[in-house]
Amino acid sequence: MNYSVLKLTFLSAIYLSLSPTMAKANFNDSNNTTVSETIKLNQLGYLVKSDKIAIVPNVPAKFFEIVNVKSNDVVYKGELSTVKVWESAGSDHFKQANFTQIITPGEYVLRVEGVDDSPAFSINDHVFDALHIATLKYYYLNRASTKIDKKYAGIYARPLAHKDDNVIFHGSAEAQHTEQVQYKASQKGWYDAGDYGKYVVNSGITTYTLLAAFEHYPLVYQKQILNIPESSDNIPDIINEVTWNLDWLVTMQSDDGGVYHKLTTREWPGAEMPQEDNRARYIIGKSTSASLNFAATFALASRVIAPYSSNKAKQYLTAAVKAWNWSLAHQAQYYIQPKDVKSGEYGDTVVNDEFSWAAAELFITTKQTDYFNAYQALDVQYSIPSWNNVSYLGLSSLLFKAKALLTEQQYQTLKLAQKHIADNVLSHYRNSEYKVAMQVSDFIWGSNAIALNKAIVLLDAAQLNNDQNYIKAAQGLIDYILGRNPTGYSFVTGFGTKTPMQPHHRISQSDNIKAPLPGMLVGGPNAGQQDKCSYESNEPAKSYSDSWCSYSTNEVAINWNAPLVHALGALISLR
Ligand code: G3I
Ligand code: 9MR
Repeated sequence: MNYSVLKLTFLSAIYLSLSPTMAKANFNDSNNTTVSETIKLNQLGYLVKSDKIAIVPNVPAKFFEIVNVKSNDVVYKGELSTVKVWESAGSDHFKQANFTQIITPGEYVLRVEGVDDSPAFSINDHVFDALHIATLKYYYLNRASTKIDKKYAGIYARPLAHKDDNVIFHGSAEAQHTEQVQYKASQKGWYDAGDYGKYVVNSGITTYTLLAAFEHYPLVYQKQILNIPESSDNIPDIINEVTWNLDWLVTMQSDDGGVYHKLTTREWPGAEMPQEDNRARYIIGKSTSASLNFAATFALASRVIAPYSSNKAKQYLTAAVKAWNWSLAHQAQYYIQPKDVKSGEYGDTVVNDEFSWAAAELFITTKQTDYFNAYQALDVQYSIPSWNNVSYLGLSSLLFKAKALLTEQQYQTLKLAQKHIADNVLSHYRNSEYKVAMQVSDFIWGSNAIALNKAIVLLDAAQLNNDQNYIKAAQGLIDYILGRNPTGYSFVTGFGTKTPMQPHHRISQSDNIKAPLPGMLVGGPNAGQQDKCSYESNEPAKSYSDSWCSYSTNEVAINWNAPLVHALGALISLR
């Protein structure tokens, strides 16, 4: 600690219960004026052992207090940091309050003279449990081709929609198909985001991120009950939920092994409920990137499902190998958006990373060295995972699942590569005045998922190198997502004291229920502001608008929720 903490010995957290008559230092009862800015902290709270940092507006006060909500006792007094600025947030001046030393579970507020008390927050080892379940339940609530039952969804129940039992082949899908005559059933899957499309590329990283959470932290998921229709079977619910999507993905493979790019309407659906969207749905395009995402995903799914169903494991692996072989024969069949189609593109003309990811997963599952040779020959650069940059996914799988298949030197080389990216993120954390490993260039469309994928990289490194410092930096990113950020929002619907109420999510917008579906992470601040909505600030970390209008900052998406699920699963497992 680089500044001294004034720990009131007899008021310290450890002796919390000793003095019911302790002085109540409620500065806000005095006539002091308060600034309109607020204290920013993790609105859900902190794990007992984690670092605990809050950001306080630049008021003259030099000290802060932590007050126990129940007793109203001051349990801790600390010194605020010097005044700081964070380049991503422009000229905002602030101070840090560090109360890591409080390790007594309870509910608290942070109090500083001249500013409103923080919202109440908890310190305990279960602060993320309900959130973790809700972020997974989001997938059930956004299932296509099924009735969403009241038993599982309460007020968010809705009728069957998008049966997708007779989807039309768009001319772009296969030369021999014409729209008029060719239909296909392509049921199930999840809605991609605020729209009702289903996109193979984005499904790939999403499915991976959820299954990898299970592979890396099985104990967290073995017994977890999501209250979904399959909950009573003997398969962990995270796998049950992912199976809903795998069932759809399987239908996207054509007989030759190639995989269609997406299933959407030609125009965006209106702001209407799924059951009101009766537009024709099309299977559009066939691409190398979709095929490789498919190959990687099914190679991984094959080994995860193996203990529960050997038939499925075989079926998945066969499908993965077919998609891989098709991709080898069609190495540059990039998706080109047809002129008459306006749905999401997920276009990608750099597919070396997809090749490497698929090769890695196929190697781990089949143990055939040809795949690892192919992986090494690609010699990819690693970076923070995103839907269009997946090289890290294969690296992580190899490190966690292939140690026994590699020579010591091969393993150490991969481990060093992982450490290199993680150390880079760690340096962002250490150099950030906000104690958040986000840089100006990270504030693009879906920045919240960049934050969470960075957290995954850090949490991987924490385990691989047995080093707690990475966990601290990952915790900083979780704090950021849950409220310790310049917007003051906890970016997950329904979780926190100030949360998105108008996400660009068609169901939430049109279901006549005030609160949006819970457990959804919005895209977050995006300096590009491509939606051209009105924003209160142009600073990168403040380019966020909680409005339906703002699809480039306030939409939700399956590939954004998944790293939140995964990072929370990791923190819960490592707590
Ligand atoms: O990669 C460049 C980066 O180098 C550059 O510095 C930065 C500057 O703006 O842009 C980066 O590219 C951005 C790209 O996402 C990165 O992934 C583009 O500007 C940005 O327009 C693009 O946004 C994508 C968006 O669709 C529009 O195509 C998002 O990634 C993608 O998540 C989003 O996905 C949509 C689906 O199409 C439809 N369903 C909803 C879903 C979520 O909004
Ligand atoms: O609603 C669409 C959202 O789901 C997509 O992610 C986004 C991607 O560009 O586009 C949204 O649709 C908007 C369209 O692009 C432009 N006109 C306004 C639409 C939203 O109301």
